[in-house]
Amino acid sequence: MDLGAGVRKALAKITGATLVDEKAIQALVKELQRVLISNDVNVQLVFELTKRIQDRAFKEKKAQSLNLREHIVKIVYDELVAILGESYEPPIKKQRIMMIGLFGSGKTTSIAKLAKFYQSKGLKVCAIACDIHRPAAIEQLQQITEQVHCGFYGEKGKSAEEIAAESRILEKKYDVLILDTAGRSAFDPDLASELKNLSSIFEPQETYLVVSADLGQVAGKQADQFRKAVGITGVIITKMDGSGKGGGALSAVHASRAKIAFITLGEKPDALESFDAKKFVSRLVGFPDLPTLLEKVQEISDEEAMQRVMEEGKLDYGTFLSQLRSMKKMGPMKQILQMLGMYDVPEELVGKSEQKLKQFEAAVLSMTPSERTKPDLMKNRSRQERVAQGAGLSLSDVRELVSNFERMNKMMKGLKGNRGLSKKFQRMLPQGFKF
Ligand SMILES: Nc1nc2c(ncn2[C@@H]2O[C@H](COP(=O)(O)OP(=O)(O)O)[C@@H](O)[C@H]2O)c(=O)[nH]1
Ligand SMILES: [Mg+2]
Repeated sequence: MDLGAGVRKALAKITGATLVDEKAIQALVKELQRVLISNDVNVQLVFELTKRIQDRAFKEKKAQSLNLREHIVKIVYDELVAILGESYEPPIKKQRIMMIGLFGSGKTTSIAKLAKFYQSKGLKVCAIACDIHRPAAIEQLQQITEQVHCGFYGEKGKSAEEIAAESRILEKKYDVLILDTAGRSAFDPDLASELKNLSSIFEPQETYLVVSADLGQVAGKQADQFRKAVGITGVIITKMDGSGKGGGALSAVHASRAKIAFITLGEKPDALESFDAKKFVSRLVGFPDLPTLLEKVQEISDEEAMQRVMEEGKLDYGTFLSQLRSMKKMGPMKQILQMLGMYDVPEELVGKSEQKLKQFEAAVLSMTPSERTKPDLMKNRSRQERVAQGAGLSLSDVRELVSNFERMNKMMKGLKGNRGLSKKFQRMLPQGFKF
């Protein structure tokens, strides 16, 4: 399972849970551990992350605008962002860039991507071929530069040092020079000294280490080696599209204290983006930003809760709340129900204002777990009084909630027994709802 699907599945342990309690958090944390470890995220990192989630889930004061579910989703989001890194703003200016990395990591193809990126910012780019060990490498770079229409400089028969030195004159004509270098099958002192030498000739402002996402945790070790031996200003993690270990590579590089500059997500020249952990995690969990995420989280849990109610024909206060929210989203529920011949749906339920929903929510959140799952308990007056006090509501508000609940519950039971009506109703519900 890829990281995104795994994280979404883990989050469902909270969004789909009737009760957000210690047990639900435990389930979330377990699933998250499983998916992160299978994405090759370092075990110790995973344990630290999940411990922080557990600690924060109940101890940290939640923002007023968030309910407990959202609070926890936000914590997971925050903690994932924290282990994956920060955001990188590539300098958009005249500069020399040197690409380093092992064989097949994606140096040459990343040059085309960077060229396209800087050209789109209005800068003129020239690629310089200093990978002279493999005869085909110069040609490969030349072909790629033709595709993206940027400049190219390189000459067979010359040494890498010569080419690097000569290339400096191209600064008169181009804004961004990107130097391709030779790799090795593994890091060794010989490679380090060759790169240091080239670096002292070319004097790059940016030295990007290119590593492949399929290295997983090993990417961190590589970043560390190159950082210490040659010096790097950032890391480009390639092949994020094809690897189940992208999370491992990102977190390990971040933990090695190197900066993640870009990621690449495909072979085409436009499959490059500057790294932004927040954006990355948002996309991972399937939503473009946190507010939408939280909204979406609510919807999913409401739908799932509603579906359970439909299947079981039985409400409790947890599902009741989800149901109210779902109904609101389905639009003019009253009309739908009236078309079905159901005129006796409590008016105040159907047209519930946001305010009323908030009150109901506060009341339900003030109930004990057993009150939520055994709604009969809430017919007891002293319980109603306690809940009213806990939620900052009047007794009559709570009594209204209880009576609406009882009517709704009856209606659900009626629907369950009436197959014709159920079918009709089913057709009008959004996809995924079942009776
Ligand atoms: N799917 C995918 N393939 C990539 C990506 N980046 C590079 N590659 C492929 O990885 C292989 C090695 O890339 P290359 O740039 O030649 O590596 P170099 O030896 O470091 O110069 C090539 O087949 C590329 O097409 C990526 O982001 N996604
Ligand atoms: Mg190459």
